[in-house]
Amino acid sequence: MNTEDMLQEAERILRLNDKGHYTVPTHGLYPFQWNWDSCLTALGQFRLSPDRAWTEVETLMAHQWPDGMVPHIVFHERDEGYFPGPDVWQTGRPTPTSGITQPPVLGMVLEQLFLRENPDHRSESRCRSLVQAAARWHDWFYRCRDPQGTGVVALLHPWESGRDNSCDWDDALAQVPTEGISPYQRKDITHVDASQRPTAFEYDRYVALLECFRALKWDNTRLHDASPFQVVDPGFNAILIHSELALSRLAERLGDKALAHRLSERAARSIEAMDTLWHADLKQYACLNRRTGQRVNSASVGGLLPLLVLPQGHEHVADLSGRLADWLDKAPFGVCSMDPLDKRFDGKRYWRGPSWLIVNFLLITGLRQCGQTELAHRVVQASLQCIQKSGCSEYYHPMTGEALGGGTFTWTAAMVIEFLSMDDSQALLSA
Ligand code: 2M8
Repeated sequence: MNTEDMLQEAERILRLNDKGHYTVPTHGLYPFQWNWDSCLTALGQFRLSPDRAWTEVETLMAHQWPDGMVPHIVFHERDEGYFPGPDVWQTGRPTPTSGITQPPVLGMVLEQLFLRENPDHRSESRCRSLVQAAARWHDWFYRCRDPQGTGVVALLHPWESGRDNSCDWDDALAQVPTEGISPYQRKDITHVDASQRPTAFEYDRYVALLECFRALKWDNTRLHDASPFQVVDPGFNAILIHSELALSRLAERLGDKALAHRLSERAARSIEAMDTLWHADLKQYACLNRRTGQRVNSASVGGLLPLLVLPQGHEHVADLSGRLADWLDKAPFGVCSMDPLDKRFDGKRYWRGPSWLIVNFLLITGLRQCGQTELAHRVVQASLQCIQKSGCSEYYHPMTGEALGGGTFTWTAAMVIEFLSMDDSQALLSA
């Protein structure tokens, strides 16, 4: 596939999965709107139609909860092909949604959409109301997921991380009681081979957490303290801070100085708090189990994502870049989701080894910001090699580039468009 073919294929997939005002990640396996999928998809959509890109995020934000939370799934249509559907969540929203959230990439995406528009025809009022809504979501995070005011927020469900079955959650998930959960039938393994998906042990606990929160009527003033799973993830917090800073810059440009100031102050405090997640032995960031107070000994890609918020020359940039380069030496098809030397690494199983283009994109963004441009180029190239070899799949075996998970995948296609629009992608491909 040459770059022109890749671009055409990516655009075909965005159209194929477009439902008019939102996009499904892929038909069959994920037949609804997902939160961070939609936001990242908007970046690729912008190149086809700026108006369509704004609509994608507006549709998501139209389903924000009154308390500020933005759900991880919006169930626009009925579809029996996915578990757990709206009848399991029972969140009572006018359009059914799930009751948990996902990584807040919205802020960083809004800034990009805004900056990419022709300055003479900017959608200022659309952007302004989205910035206000996104700030309310961030306020919700710090109010409901950091009630003690530590500066970092906790995840209450692995699905909130977006990296569902990452090894990072293993210990905390094993502590989640499963007695009395309702019988259920998974649908994901009717679409994708079970060896590429989470295990039954993990699904039981995903369902147990859902049922625990449902019993609390999705009351976010109670969920945090009641949850048997509370993990502080450096990757998730880095995304939140990165978006917070983007929102602050946007608010400044749009004339809301008070909001800009409030967000940048909070971000500065959170960067300091995130730094307590540095794991000196692993030479990267790592999770904290807030329930037990213990550090999690797990070197996943989440611990490299703080590159998104570290300034050039920060003492940890060299360590993080070194690890990333080392992983790429061992697995050249994108950045592994788990340290390839860890005994739990599994190159086929979802978030326990495979590479994901959206994570590569976040790392590239961070690397460029930290001045690591050569390494960023390497990640662009590694990502496009997956596409050349296997097309736009959900994820890839990082050692072989084999396509894994769902096919004709929306956010992967959107990232192809992003990568191909980066200055030197052409030269890199032919190198
Ligand atoms: C995957 O997660 C969903 C649950 O949210 C699932 O497996 O059913 C994850 O890869 C998540 O990050 C992603 O947003 C979602 C849709 O692509 O699929």
